Amino acid sequence: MVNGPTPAQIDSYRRDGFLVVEEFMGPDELERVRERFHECFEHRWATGLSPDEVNYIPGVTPPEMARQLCNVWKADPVLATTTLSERNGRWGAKLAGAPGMRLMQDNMIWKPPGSKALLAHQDAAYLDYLVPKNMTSCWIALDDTQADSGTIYYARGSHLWPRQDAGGQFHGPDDWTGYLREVVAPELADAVEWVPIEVPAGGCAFHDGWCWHGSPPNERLDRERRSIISHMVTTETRWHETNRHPLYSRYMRPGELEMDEAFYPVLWSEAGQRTSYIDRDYASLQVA
Ligand SMILES: O=C(O)CCC(=O)C(=O)O
Repeated sequence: MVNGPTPAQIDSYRRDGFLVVEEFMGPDELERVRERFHECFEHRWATGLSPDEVNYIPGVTPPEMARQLCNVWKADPVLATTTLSERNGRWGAKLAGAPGMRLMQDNMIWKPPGSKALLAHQDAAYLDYLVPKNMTSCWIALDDTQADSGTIYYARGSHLWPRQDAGGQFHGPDDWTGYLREVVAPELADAVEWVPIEVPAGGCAFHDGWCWHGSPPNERLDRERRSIISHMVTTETRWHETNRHPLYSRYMRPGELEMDEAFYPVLWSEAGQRTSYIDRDYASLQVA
C-alpha cells in the first residue's frame, strides 16, 4: 500500500498541475498488468466484452501509430483491479481536493519503438457533456521512461491558464505542441516549461484535467512505452442537461443526470462510498 499524498505532494500538485510519484505500483501488480495488457491488445477479452474504444487492430493498424484501448476494465478483471483501485481514487480525490472520485474512463497506451506523437491537449476540454468539466488522471508507467522514449510531458502550471476548447489531431500529429501554440496566448506558449516524466516502471504521475500534456514520438528504437491510466471525475459530477457524447452518454439513465455506478464506478470517497461490485467481483485480485 503506497501511503499519501502528503501535504507537500498536494501543494506541489496544485502549484504545477501534476505530481510525480516514483514508486506507486508494486512489482506483482506490474507483472500482472503487463501480461493482461498484451492479451487485451491481441483482442483477447477475458470477460467477453470489448473495451469501449479499440484504437488498434493487430496486423492492420500502422506500426508507427500509438495504440490505445479505452475502458479495459470492462474487458479484463485484472486490469480492472488497477484502474478501479481504491488507491487511485483516494490519491486523486486528495490531490484535487474533491470529496470522492469515480472512474470516467480508463486507458492503456502503447507507443512501440519509433511510434508517433500524441497531441498536447487538456483532458477536461473534451468533457462538454459533463458538469462541471473536470478530470483527475493517474498515469502509471509500465516501462522505465526517458525524455526520448515517448513519455508523457506536462506544461508546468498550465492548469491555471485560460481554458481552451478541444481541437487538433490527437493521434500522430506532425507537431505535437502545434495546437497549444495555435490557441494559447503567445506570452504563455513561448515561456512554457515542458516537463518529461522520467520514472521507473510502476512509477506514476497524476495530472489535473486542465493541465496541458501530450507525448512526442518514441525516438528510441530499443524501447516500448506502455502505460495504464485512470481518468477520474469527482463524485459531484453530473451529466450535462443537453450536451451528449456519442459513445459515453449511451450509459446515461434515461431522464436522469446522476451518473450510474454500473458504468461509472465510485473508487473512493471520504464518506466511505465505493461501488460494491468492484471488491465483490474482483476481490481475489485486489492489489496490495
Ligand atoms: O500517455 C500518453 O502519451 C498521453 C496520455 C494522456 O493523454 C492522458 O493520460 O491524459
